[in-house]
Amino acid sequence: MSDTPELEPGQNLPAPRPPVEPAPVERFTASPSVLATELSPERAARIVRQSSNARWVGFLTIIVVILFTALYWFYEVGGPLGVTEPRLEAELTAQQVTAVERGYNVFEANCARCHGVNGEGGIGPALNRQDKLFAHLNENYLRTVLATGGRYVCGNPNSLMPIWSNEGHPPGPLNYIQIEDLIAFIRAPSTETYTIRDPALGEPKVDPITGEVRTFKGWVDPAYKPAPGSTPYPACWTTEFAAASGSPAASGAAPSGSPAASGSPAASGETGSVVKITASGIAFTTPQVTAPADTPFVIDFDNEDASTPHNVEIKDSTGAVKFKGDIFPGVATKQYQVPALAAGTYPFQCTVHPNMTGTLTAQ
Ligand code: HEC
Ligand SMILES: [Cu+2]
Repeated sequence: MSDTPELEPGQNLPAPRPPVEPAPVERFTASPSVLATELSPERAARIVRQSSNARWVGFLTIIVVILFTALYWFYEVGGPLGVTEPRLEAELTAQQVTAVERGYNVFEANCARCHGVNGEGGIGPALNRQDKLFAHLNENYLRTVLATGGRYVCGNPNSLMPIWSNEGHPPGPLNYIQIEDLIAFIRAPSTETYTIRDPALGEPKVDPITGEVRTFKGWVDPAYKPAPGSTPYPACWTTEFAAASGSPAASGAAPSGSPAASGSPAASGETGSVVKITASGIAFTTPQVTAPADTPFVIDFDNEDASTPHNVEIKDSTGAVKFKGDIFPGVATKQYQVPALAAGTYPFQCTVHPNMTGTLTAQ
Protein backbone atom coordinates (compact mmCIF):
# COMPACT_ATOMS: atom_id res chain seq x y z
CA MET A 1 0.00 0.00 0.00
CA SER A 2 1.23 3.53 -0.71
CA ASP A 3 1.47 6.22 1.85
CA THR A 4 -1.55 7.93 0.34
CA PRO A 5 -3.73 8.69 3.31
CA GLU A 6 -6.69 6.46 3.21
CA LEU A 7 -10.02 8.01 2.66
CA GLU A 8 -12.12 7.83 5.63
CA PRO A 9 -15.64 6.77 5.05
CA GLY A 10 -17.66 9.80 4.06
CA GLN A 11 -14.63 11.89 3.11
CA ASN A 12 -14.80 13.49 -0.39
CA LEU A 13 -12.20 13.97 -3.10
CA PRO A 14 -9.73 15.64 -3.66
CA ALA A 15 -7.61 13.63 -1.36
CA PRO A 16 -5.06 15.70 0.55
CA ARG A 17 -1.47 15.75 -0.84
CA PRO A 18 1.42 14.38 1.12
CA PRO A 19 3.68 17.12 2.44
CA VAL A 20 6.44 18.28 0.01
CA GLU A 21 10.02 18.28 1.23
CA PRO A 22 12.32 21.04 -0.17
CA ALA A 23 15.47 19.85 -2.03
CA PRO A 24 18.15 19.45 0.55
CA VAL A 25 21.25 20.77 -1.32
CA GLU A 26 22.30 23.20 -4.04
CA ARG A 27 22.69 20.58 -6.74
CA PHE A 28 24.24 22.46 -9.65
CA THR A 29 26.97 24.48 -8.14
CA ALA A 30 30.60 23.95 -9.10
CA SER A 31 33.05 22.67 -6.58
CA PRO A 32 34.43 25.32 -4.24
CA SER A 33 37.92 25.01 -5.78
CA VAL A 34 36.60 26.02 -9.13
CA LEU A 35 34.63 28.81 -7.69
CA ALA A 36 37.70 29.97 -5.93
CA THR A 37 39.73 30.35 -9.22
CA GLU A 38 39.69 33.87 -10.45
CA LEU A 39 39.59 34.68 -14.17
CA SER A 40 43.31 35.23 -14.58
CA PRO A 41 44.60 37.28 -17.58
CA GLU A 42 46.18 34.13 -19.09
CA ARG A 43 42.96 32.28 -18.82
CA ALA A 44 41.04 35.15 -20.32
CA ALA A 45 43.53 35.26 -23.18
CA ARG A 46 43.17 31.52 -23.75
CA ILE A 47 39.43 31.79 -23.85
CA VAL A 48 39.68 34.59 -26.37
CA ARG A 49 42.14 32.54 -28.51
CA GLN A 50 39.98 29.45 -28.39
CA SER A 51 36.88 31.26 -29.41
CA SER A 52 38.72 33.01 -32.20
CA ASN A 53 39.98 29.63 -33.46
CA ALA A 54 36.49 28.26 -33.27
CA ARG A 55 35.19 31.14 -35.31
CA TRP A 56 37.89 30.55 -37.91
CA VAL A 57 37.00 26.89 -38.16
CA GLY A 58 33.36 27.80 -38.58
CA PHE A 59 34.17 30.43 -41.14
CA LEU A 60 36.38 28.10 -43.21
CA THR A 61 33.78 25.33 -43.04
CA ILE A 62 31.18 27.71 -44.43
CA ILE A 63 33.58 28.83 -47.17
CA VAL A 64 34.23 25.19 -48.12
CA VAL A 65 30.52 24.45 -48.25
CA ILE A 66 29.85 27.54 -50.35
CA LEU A 67 32.71 26.76 -52.73
CA PHE A 68 31.61 23.15 -53.10
CA THR A 69 28.04 24.21 -53.79
CA ALA A 70 29.14 26.75 -56.38
CA LEU A 71 31.57 24.42 -58.13
CA TYR A 72 29.08 21.56 -58.16
CA TRP A 73 26.45 23.92 -59.48
CA PHE A 74 28.62 24.93 -62.42
CA TYR A 75 29.70 21.31 -62.97
CA GLU A 76 26.04 20.37 -63.25
CA VAL A 77 24.58 23.26 -65.26
CA GLY A 78 27.71 24.36 -67.11
CA GLY A 79 30.17 27.12 -66.34
CA PRO A 80 29.27 30.79 -66.71
CA LEU A 81 29.53 32.18 -70.28
CA GLY A 82 29.59 28.61 -71.60
CA VAL A 83 33.16 27.82 -70.53
CA THR A 84 32.14 24.23 -69.78
CA GLU A 85 29.30 22.07 -71.06
CA PRO A 86 26.55 21.01 -68.66
CA ARG A 87 27.27 17.54 -67.29
CA LEU A 88 24.21 15.83 -68.77
CA GLU A 89 24.70 17.47 -72.16
CA ALA A 90 28.36 16.42 -72.22
CA GLU A 91 27.26 12.88 -71.44
CA LEU A 92 24.69 13.04 -74.23
CA THR A 93 27.27 14.33 -76.70
CA ALA A 94 29.65 11.53 -75.77
CA GLN A 95 26.92 8.96 -76.31
CA GLN A 96 25.94 10.58 -79.62
CA VAL A 97 29.55 10.37 -80.80
CA THR A 98 29.69 6.70 -79.85
CA ALA A 99 26.45 6.03 -81.72
CA VAL A 100 27.72 7.78 -84.87
CA GLU A 101 30.99 5.87 -84.76
CA ARG A 102 29.18 2.55 -84.36
CA GLY A 103 26.73 3.57 -87.12
CA TYR A 104 29.66 4.17 -89.47
CA ASN A 105 30.69 0.54 -89.09
CA VAL A 106 27.13 -0.72 -89.57
CA PHE A 107 26.87 1.36 -92.74
CA GLU A 108 30.20 0.19 -94.14
CA ALA A 109 29.29 -3.42 -93.47
CA ASN A 110 25.73 -3.40 -94.80
CA CYS A 111 24.92 -0.37 -96.91
CA ALA A 112 28.11 0.84 -98.62
CA ARG A 113 28.03 -1.82 -101.32
CA CYS A 114 24.80 -0.33 -102.73
CA HIS A 115 24.82 3.27 -101.51
CA GLY A 116 28.56 3.93 -101.82
CA VAL A 117 31.21 4.21 -99.11
CA ASN A 118 30.34 7.86 -98.58
CA GLY A 119 26.66 7.51 -99.42
CA GLU A 120 27.30 8.91 -102.89
CA GLY A 121 24.99 6.34 -104.46
CA GLY A 122 25.50 3.30 -106.66
CA ILE A 123 22.96 0.56 -107.01
CA GLY A 124 20.87 2.43 -104.45
CA PRO A 125 20.20 6.18 -104.61
CA ALA A 126 22.60 8.72 -103.15
CA LEU A 127 22.09 9.39 -99.45
CA ASN A 128 24.71 12.06 -98.74
CA ARG A 129 23.15 14.90 -100.75
CA GLN A 130 22.25 18.00 -98.75
CA ASP A 131 18.95 18.50 -100.57
CA LYS A 132 17.90 14.98 -99.56
CA LEU A 133 19.32 15.16 -96.03
CA PHE A 134 17.66 18.51 -95.37
CA ALA A 135 14.16 17.10 -94.91
CA HIS A 136 13.60 13.96 -96.99
CA LEU A 137 16.01 11.68 -95.11
CA ASN A 138 14.72 12.57 -91.65
CA GLU A 139 14.90 10.21 -88.69
CA ASN A 140 11.36 8.94 -88.95
CA TYR A 141 11.66 8.31 -92.68
CA LEU A 142 14.94 6.44 -92.25
CA ARG A 143 13.42 4.35 -89.46
CA THR A 144 10.42 3.49 -91.63
CA VAL A 145 12.50 2.65 -94.71
CA LEU A 146 14.81 0.41 -92.69
CA ALA A 147 11.84 -1.37 -91.12
CA THR A 148 9.81 -1.65 -94.34
CA GLY A 149 12.52 -2.08 -96.93
CA GLY A 150 13.05 -0.33 -100.26
CA ARG A 151 9.48 -1.01 -101.36
CA TYR A 152 8.40 1.78 -98.99
CA VAL A 153 10.30 4.35 -101.07
CA CYS A 154 8.54 4.08 -104.43
CA GLY A 155 6.15 1.20 -103.84
CA ASN A 156 8.31 -1.06 -106.00
CA PRO A 157 7.60 -4.60 -104.69
CA ASN A 158 10.78 -5.86 -106.37
CA SER A 159 12.99 -3.23 -104.73
CA LEU A 160 16.56 -4.38 -104.32
CA MET A 161 16.74 -3.02 -100.83
CA PRO A 162 15.64 -5.57 -98.24
CA ILE A 163 14.13 -5.00 -94.81
CA TRP A 164 16.92 -4.22 -92.32
CA SER A 165 15.20 -3.95 -88.94
CA ASN A 166 14.62 -7.15 -87.03
CA GLU A 167 11.23 -5.65 -86.13
CA GLY A 168 10.18 -5.73 -89.80
CA HIS A 169 8.07 -8.35 -91.54
CA PRO A 170 9.96 -10.51 -92.35
CA PRO A 171 12.62 -9.54 -89.77
CA GLY A 172 15.89 -8.11 -91.09
CA PRO A 173 19.41 -8.60 -89.75
CA LEU A 174 19.84 -5.37 -87.69
CA ASN A 175 18.60 -4.80 -84.15
CA TYR A 176 17.09 -1.54 -82.93
CA ILE A 177 20.40 -0.27 -81.54
CA GLN A 178 22.10 -0.81 -84.90
CA ILE A 179 19.17 0.96 -86.60
CA GLU A 180 19.45 3.93 -84.21
CA ASP A 181 23.24 3.99 -84.70
CA LEU A 182 22.76 3.99 -88.49
CA ILE A 183 20.31 6.89 -88.26
CA ALA A 184 22.72 8.77 -85.98
CA PHE A 185 25.47 8.20 -88.55
CA ILE A 186 23.40 9.30 -91.56
CA ARG A 187 22.24 12.42 -89.70
CA ALA A 188 25.69 13.26 -88.22
CA PRO A 189 26.79 16.87 -88.80
CA SER A 190 29.64 17.60 -91.19
CA THR A 191 31.08 20.00 -88.62
CA GLU A 192 32.14 17.09 -86.40
CA THR A 193 35.08 14.74 -86.93
CA TYR A 194 34.62 11.19 -85.73
CA THR A 195 37.05 8.36 -85.17
CA ILE A 196 36.91 5.18 -87.22
CA ARG A 197 36.93 2.31 -84.73
CA ASP A 198 37.44 -1.38 -84.98
CA PRO A 199 33.92 -2.86 -84.95
CA ALA A 200 34.90 -5.66 -82.59
CA LEU A 201 37.34 -3.92 -80.24
CA GLY A 202 36.13 -0.32 -80.31
CA GLU A 203 39.77 0.76 -80.63
CA PRO A 204 40.56 3.62 -83.04
CA LYS A 205 41.85 2.37 -86.38
CA VAL A 206 45.29 3.64 -87.25
CA ASP A 207 46.42 4.32 -90.78
CA PRO A 208 49.38 1.94 -91.27
CA ILE A 209 51.21 4.43 -93.50
CA THR A 210 50.85 7.75 -91.70
CA GLY A 211 50.38 6.27 -88.22
CA GLU A 212 47.46 8.61 -87.65
CA VAL A 213 44.05 7.65 -86.33
CA ARG A 214 41.58 7.41 -89.19
CA THR A 215 38.60 9.73 -88.99
CA PHE A 216 35.46 10.62 -90.89
CA LYS A 217 33.04 13.53 -90.98
CA GLY A 218 29.26 13.53 -90.83
CA TRP A 219 27.17 14.22 -93.93
CA VAL A 220 24.65 16.81 -92.81
CA ASP A 221 25.77 20.40 -93.36
CA PRO A 222 23.95 22.27 -90.55
CA ALA A 223 24.26 25.54 -92.48
CA TYR A 224 22.58 24.19 -95.62
CA LYS A 225 19.44 26.00 -96.73
CA PRO A 226 17.55 24.94 -99.83
CA ALA A 227 17.52 27.52 -102.59
CA PRO A 228 14.53 29.84 -102.23
CA GLY A 229 11.54 28.59 -104.18
CA SER A 230 12.98 25.12 -104.66
CA THR A 231 10.61 22.19 -104.36
CA PRO A 232 11.20 19.68 -101.56
CA TYR A 233 12.85 16.41 -102.54
CA PRO A 234 10.19 14.04 -103.93
CA ALA A 235 9.02 11.14 -101.76
CA CYS A 236 10.07 8.68 -104.47
CA TRP A 237 13.63 9.18 -105.67
CA THR A 238 12.90 8.00 -109.25
CA THR A 239 10.54 10.96 -109.62
CA GLU A 240 13.62 13.19 -109.53
CA PHE A 241 14.98 11.57 -112.68
CA ALA A 242 11.62 11.27 -114.38
CA ALA A 243 10.99 14.98 -113.85
CA ALA A 244 14.52 15.93 -114.84
CA SER A 245 14.48 14.12 -118.14
CA GLY A 246 11.98 16.56 -119.61
CA SER A 247 13.60 19.71 -118.29
CA PRO A 248 16.28 21.71 -120.07
CA ALA A 249 18.48 21.45 -116.95
CA ALA A 250 19.15 17.80 -117.60
CA SER A 251 19.87 18.22 -121.25
CA GLY A 252 22.19 21.15 -120.54
CA ALA A 253 25.07 18.76 -120.16
CA ALA A 254 24.72 17.65 -123.73
CA PRO A 255 22.86 20.33 -125.64
CA SER A 256 23.32 18.69 -128.97
CA GLY A 257 22.47 15.18 -127.86
CA SER A 258 19.47 15.53 -125.63
CA PRO A 259 16.83 17.13 -127.82
CA ALA A 260 17.12 14.37 -130.32
CA ALA A 261 17.46 11.73 -127.64
CA SER A 262 14.24 12.72 -125.97
CA GLY A 263 12.39 12.76 -129.20
CA SER A 264 11.64 11.01 -132.38
CA PRO A 265 12.73 7.54 -133.31
CA ALA A 266 12.59 8.89 -136.84
CA ALA A 267 15.90 10.56 -136.16
CA SER A 268 17.47 7.17 -135.97
CA GLY A 269 16.71 6.69 -139.61
CA GLU A 270 19.04 9.49 -140.53
CA THR A 271 22.19 7.75 -139.42
CA GLY A 272 23.19 4.34 -140.39
CA SER A 273 24.99 3.12 -137.32
CA VAL A 274 23.08 1.80 -134.29
CA VAL A 275 24.85 0.79 -131.07
CA LYS A 276 22.88 -1.49 -128.80
CA ILE A 277 23.33 -1.12 -125.01
CA THR A 278 21.31 -3.16 -122.52
CA ALA A 279 20.90 -2.58 -118.78
CA SER A 280 19.76 -5.49 -116.69
CA GLY A 281 20.19 -6.23 -112.97
CA ILE A 282 21.70 -2.76 -112.33
CA ALA A 283 24.51 -3.45 -114.79
CA PHE A 284 25.26 -2.98 -118.46
CA THR A 285 25.17 -6.41 -120.02
CA THR A 286 27.05 -4.84 -122.92
CA PRO A 287 29.96 -3.12 -121.18
CA GLN A 288 32.16 -2.96 -124.32
CA VAL A 289 30.60 -1.32 -127.37
CA THR A 290 31.98 0.09 -130.58
CA ALA A 291 30.70 3.13 -132.48
CA PRO A 292 31.84 4.91 -135.63
CA ALA A 293 34.15 7.85 -135.06
CA ASP A 294 33.47 11.41 -136.31
CA THR A 295 29.88 10.76 -137.21
CA PRO A 296 26.64 11.01 -135.21
CA PHE A 297 25.19 7.64 -134.29
CA VAL A 298 22.26 6.14 -132.38
CA ILE A 299 22.32 4.22 -129.11
CA ASP A 300 19.45 1.80 -128.86
CA PHE A 301 19.19 1.63 -125.09
CA ASP A 302 17.21 -1.23 -123.57
CA ASN A 303 16.36 -0.87 -119.86
CA GLU A 304 15.21 -4.28 -118.67
CA ASP A 305 14.98 -3.43 -114.95
CA ALA A 306 11.33 -2.98 -114.02
CA SER A 307 10.62 0.40 -112.35
CA THR A 308 14.34 1.12 -112.06
CA PRO A 309 15.57 4.21 -113.89
CA HIS A 310 18.71 4.03 -116.03
CA ASN A 311 20.37 5.99 -118.80
CA VAL A 312 23.67 6.19 -120.65
CA GLU A 313 26.06 9.03 -119.90
CA ILE A 314 29.20 9.18 -122.05
CA LYS A 315 32.31 10.94 -120.79
CA ASP A 316 35.69 11.57 -122.34
CA SER A 317 39.00 10.68 -120.74
CA THR A 318 39.06 13.97 -118.80
CA GLY A 319 35.70 13.17 -117.22
CA ALA A 320 33.76 15.84 -119.14
CA VAL A 321 30.26 14.76 -120.09
CA LYS A 322 30.01 14.26 -123.86
CA PHE A 323 26.46 13.00 -123.93
CA LYS A 324 23.77 12.39 -121.34
CA GLY A 325 20.75 10.34 -122.34
CA ASP A 326 17.32 10.70 -120.78
CA ILE A 327 16.78 8.71 -117.62
CA PHE A 328 13.73 6.46 -117.77
CA PRO A 329 12.40 3.50 -115.78
CA GLY A 330 12.19 0.04 -117.28
CA VAL A 331 11.04 -2.09 -118.82
CA ALA A 332 11.43 0.17 -121.90
CA THR A 333 13.75 1.08 -124.74
CA LYS A 334 14.81 4.47 -126.01
CA GLN A 335 16.93 5.62 -128.89
CA TYR A 336 19.55 8.23 -128.08
CA GLN A 337 20.89 10.40 -130.87
CA VAL A 338 24.58 10.82 -130.02
CA PRO A 339 26.69 13.58 -131.61
CA ALA A 340 29.91 12.74 -133.42
CA LEU A 341 32.80 11.60 -131.25
CA ALA A 342 36.46 11.70 -132.19
CA ALA A 343 38.20 8.35 -132.36
CA GLY A 344 39.13 7.04 -128.92
CA THR A 345 37.71 5.26 -125.91
CA TYR A 346 34.98 6.80 -123.81
CA PRO A 347 33.81 5.47 -120.45
CA PHE A 348 30.06 5.49 -120.05
CA GLN A 349 27.89 5.04 -116.99
CA CYS A 350 24.37 5.30 -115.71
CA THR A 351 23.74 8.69 -114.07
CA VAL A 352 21.47 7.09 -111.46
CA HIS A 353 23.79 4.18 -110.73
CA PRO A 354 27.38 5.43 -110.98
CA ASN A 355 28.69 1.91 -110.48
CA MET A 356 27.08 0.79 -113.75
CA THR A 357 29.93 1.38 -116.14
CA GLY A 358 31.12 0.42 -119.59
CA THR A 359 33.44 1.58 -122.33
CA LEU A 360 32.55 2.88 -125.75
CA THR A 361 35.20 2.78 -128.45
CA ALA A 362 34.86 5.19 -131.36
CA GLN A 363 36.83 4.04 -134.40
C1 HEC B 1 21.21 -4.40 -102.35
C2 HEC B 1 21.48 -3.02 -102.41
C3 HEC B 1 21.14 -2.17 -101.20
C4 HEC B 1 21.64 -2.27 -99.93
C5 HEC B 1 22.64 -3.27 -99.39
C6 HEC B 1 21.06 -1.18 -99.18
N1 HEC B 1 20.21 -0.46 -99.96
FE1 HEC B 1 19.17 1.17 -99.41
N2 HEC B 1 18.30 1.24 -101.23
C7 HEC B 1 18.59 0.39 -102.29
C8 HEC B 1 17.73 0.72 -103.40
C9 HEC B 1 17.73 0.05 -104.76
C10 HEC B 1 16.91 1.77 -102.97
C11 HEC B 1 15.81 2.46 -103.75
C12 HEC B 1 14.48 1.95 -103.30
C13 HEC B 1 13.63 1.55 -104.45
O1 HEC B 1 12.96 2.41 -104.99
O2 HEC B 1 13.64 0.38 -104.79
C14 HEC B 1 17.30 2.08 -101.61
C15 HEC B 1 16.74 3.09 -100.84
C16 HEC B 1 17.20 3.48 -99.62
C17 HEC B 1 16.75 4.64 -98.90
C18 HEC B 1 15.73 5.64 -99.37
C19 HEC B 1 16.45 6.66 -100.22
C20 HEC B 1 15.56 7.77 -100.70
O3 HEC B 1 16.05 8.54 -101.51
O4 HEC B 1 14.42 7.90 -100.27
C21 HEC B 1 17.45 4.67 -97.74
C22 HEC B 1 17.35 5.73 -96.66
C23 HEC B 1 18.33 3.55 -97.72
N3 HEC B 1 18.16 2.85 -98.87
C24 HEC B 1 19.19 3.25 -96.69
C25 HEC B 1 19.94 2.09 -96.65
C26 HEC B 1 20.73 1.71 -95.51
C27 HEC B 1 20.86 2.50 -94.24
C28 HEC B 1 21.31 0.52 -95.82
C29 HEC B 1 22.20 -0.34 -94.94
C30 HEC B 1 21.57 -0.91 -93.80
C31 HEC B 1 20.91 0.19 -97.17
N4 HEC B 1 20.09 1.16 -97.64
C32 HEC B 1 21.34 -0.92 -97.84
C33 HEC B 1 19.53 -0.60 -102.32
C34 HEC B 1 20.23 -1.03 -101.21
CU1 LIG C 1 20.90 2.93 -113.66
